[in-house]
This record gives sequence, C-alpha cells and structure tokens, in this order.
Amino acid sequence: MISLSRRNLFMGAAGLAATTALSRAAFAQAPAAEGPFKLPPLPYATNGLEPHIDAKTMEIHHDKHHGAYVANMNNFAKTAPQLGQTPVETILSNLVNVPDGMRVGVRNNLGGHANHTMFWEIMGPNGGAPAGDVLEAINRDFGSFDKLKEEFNGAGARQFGSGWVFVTVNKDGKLGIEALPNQDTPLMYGKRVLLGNDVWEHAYYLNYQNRRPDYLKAWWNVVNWPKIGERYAAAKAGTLTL
Ligand code: MN3
Repeated sequence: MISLSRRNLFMGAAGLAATTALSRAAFAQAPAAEGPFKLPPLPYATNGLEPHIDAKTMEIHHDKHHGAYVANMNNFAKTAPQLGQTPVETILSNLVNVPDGMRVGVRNNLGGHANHTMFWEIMGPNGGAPAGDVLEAINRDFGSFDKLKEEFNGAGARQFGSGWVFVTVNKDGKLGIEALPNQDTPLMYGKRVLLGNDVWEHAYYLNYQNRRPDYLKAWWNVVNWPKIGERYAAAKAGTLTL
C-alpha cells in the first residue's frame, strides 16, 4: 500500500494532471499482494504517450494488467519462495525447474512481468530516432530503419490472437525479429530483448479497436531511442537482463 501511494504521488508530481492522478489512485484496485515482486512505476505520466497511446489505456494496462501479473507472482512465491530469490530471466529460461502445479502460471505471469517491465522502459515522450551503434546495427541487419519497422509491424500484425513482437539482440549485437504468443518471451529461449511491442488487444483497443496495424505504425512515435541505445550497449556487454 505504501509503495502504491508513493508511486501515485511521484506520477502526480511529474505530470500536469497531478490532481487527476491522485484522484485515480482512490479508485485503484487492491495493490499487488505483498511479496518479492514489485510493479515498477511508469517512468512518465499516464498521458505522456498521447495521442499515440491514451492515458486510460496506459492506466489500465500498467496498474491492472501488469499489476495482476505481479500479484499472481507474489501468490506463487508464498508457496515457492525460491521464485522471489532467483533472477527473473533465470526462472524463465529454466521453466522445467518450476514446480508442476504452477509452471503454466509462472510462464504466463512472470513472462508478463518481464515483458511489461521492458515495455514501459523502452517507451517515452519525445523518444527521438535511432542513432549511433544501434542505428548501425539496424542498417546492417535489416537494410534500414524503415525496413526494420516494416518487418516488425508485419510480424506483429500476423501474430494471431494475443502476443508480442520483439527485436532480439545477441551478445555480438546481432538483431532479429520474433513474434510470440501470450506472454512468452525470447528470455525463455535464453535470448535477450532489445525492444518489443504488446499486441494484446488490451494494449490498443480503446483507441484503435480492430486496427492493430494502425497501432503498430503509431507506436514507433513513442519509442525511447536513448534507452534502447543503452540496452544495446548492455546486451553487448552481457549485462542486459529483462
Ligand atoms: Mn499487456
């Protein structure tokens, strides 16, 4: 409860809609169950990505959807405390070690926690354009930034039902595109994620309804390229986690 209140205070202080953020907090669902898994605060206001992603979508997506994955993981950690003591990416790449009765739940909820933690981080207002090493890698592996977007958006549009589309990066800095269902993540296969977009309907339905391709196209306006540059450097240094 304390951390949720603090989070809302920070968000309110950071944004123009301080009063709105605080009044919304009063209507927020029960906070994630206490435990080792924490819902990371959004690094910008819920309306910071407008007009491309609306504030209501961001609020529900972060507080309710991601919040539920965190709460579910804290419940699993009550019976399997080792879940809270092991790096997330290690659990996800060794799901066979998770107890039978909770393996599917951990795959879905910890995958969801990892994916959304990455997702909030790689977005932001005024994210600029790819530059430096990451731009060179994009040009080398896809031909151009436009080609990357075309391939990525195509893979995201073709993903049937709920899922994600990712740009993966290996330790040599080589980039690839991968679409996966549900809350699966390349982390499950020992890979690292440079960036990814959520193509579950909850990520875009209020604004875009059935027009997923329009959402995929608009989403590039809110990608935080300085942050992705940091993630690319970390991937090559072997220190990128989620
Ligand atoms: Mn989502």
